[in-house]
Amino acid sequence: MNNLHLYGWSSFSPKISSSKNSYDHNQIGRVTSVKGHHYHIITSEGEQRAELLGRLVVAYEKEDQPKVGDWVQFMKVDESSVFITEVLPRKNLLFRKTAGKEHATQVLATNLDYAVVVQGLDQDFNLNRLERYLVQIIGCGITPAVVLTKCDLISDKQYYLDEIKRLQRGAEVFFCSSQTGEGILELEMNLFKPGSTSVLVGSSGVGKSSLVNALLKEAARAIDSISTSTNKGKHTTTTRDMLMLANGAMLIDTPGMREFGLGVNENTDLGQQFPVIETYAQNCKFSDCSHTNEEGCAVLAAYASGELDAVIYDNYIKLMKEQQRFQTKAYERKQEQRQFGKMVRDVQKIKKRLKGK
Ligand SMILES: Nc1nc2c(ncn2[C@@H]2O[C@H](COP(=O)(O)OP(=O)(O)O)[C@@H](O)[C@H]2O)c(=O)[nH]1
Ligand SMILES: [Mg+2]
Ligand SMILES: [Zn+2]
Repeated sequence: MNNLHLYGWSSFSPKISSSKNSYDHNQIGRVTSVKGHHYHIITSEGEQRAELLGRLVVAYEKEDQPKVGDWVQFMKVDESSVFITEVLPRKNLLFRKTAGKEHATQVLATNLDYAVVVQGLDQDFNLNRLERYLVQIIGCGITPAVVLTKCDLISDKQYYLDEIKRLQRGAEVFFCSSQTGEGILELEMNLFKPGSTSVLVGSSGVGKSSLVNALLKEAARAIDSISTSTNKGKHTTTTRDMLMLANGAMLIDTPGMREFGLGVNENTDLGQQFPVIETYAQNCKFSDCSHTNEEGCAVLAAYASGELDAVIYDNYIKLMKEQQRFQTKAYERKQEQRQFGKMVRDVQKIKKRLKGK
């Protein structure tokens, strides 16, 4: 049994076996941290520092360059020069729209079993924000889960369960406290299972890092300790983004995000991300109903009668508009990149000039 299996290779490799004959296990690693052009990968021989092969820096779009969670093929020139030569096809990836005016996306992590939305039960609990995360995670084709931290600060858990139920997203909900230790073991048993990979997302201050530390139980970071034992004591203090828990689950911490922007792929059917709305929409009079002002809109009728929870409808409208804006902007950006837009404008100018004559 080779080390790679510990890092989730066995649940990953069957997915790619059809895409390429076979990979040499001695040259396969998994990215545990990315700092600029410097990578850390865990391999069957322990942890390695690595760089991206020069030509790939140019050849790969930013999104396609190695990210935390990626399986990569590498080439070892000598102890100190290891080059990533290829990023293996991804099982999935979680991305968000970056803050700011630029309509760009950022890949947060790849090859995930769960994306875990973390909210703190102090000031942070917010149903709309939770929905926003869930929509994006589900849109990325990843199974979501919800972890409510700082449960030492509240007494009525049922209230939060009822609130989250209103979203009808079916995501599992866990309570925990990094301070008292409540719920930590349950997370290890029921969510962070051996060989699985999860990413933690949530605003900064919700308690993600404290949770990771509680899960690590003061033990040295597992990945570091494994690399220490195989790298002849070359201990590194740099923090990694992907860690292994004592039970063998991989956990990816993300830095706090002020904003978790929604961005969907161009071809995504937006309606699919709101299955509850979709069931009503089937009975709308118009097939292209926007569910905002049309006559014979079954969604609006359900909303008016109270059958459709206002929380779902309001979020739907809000997120829909945001996604449409993003898609339009992303589309425009692409067009501009291809200079297509410029060409169209040039043609229009010429037409106008000809008309004017
Ligand atoms: N009461 C309480 N406070 C917590 C808990 N977990 C974290 N905190 C506090 O919340 C703050 C932010 O925690 P941190 O883990 O850095 O959040 P992150 O930004 O999501 O990584 C810190 O001051 C922690 O002490 C908890 O379970 N209970
Ligand atoms: Mg943190
Ligand atoms: Zn409608």
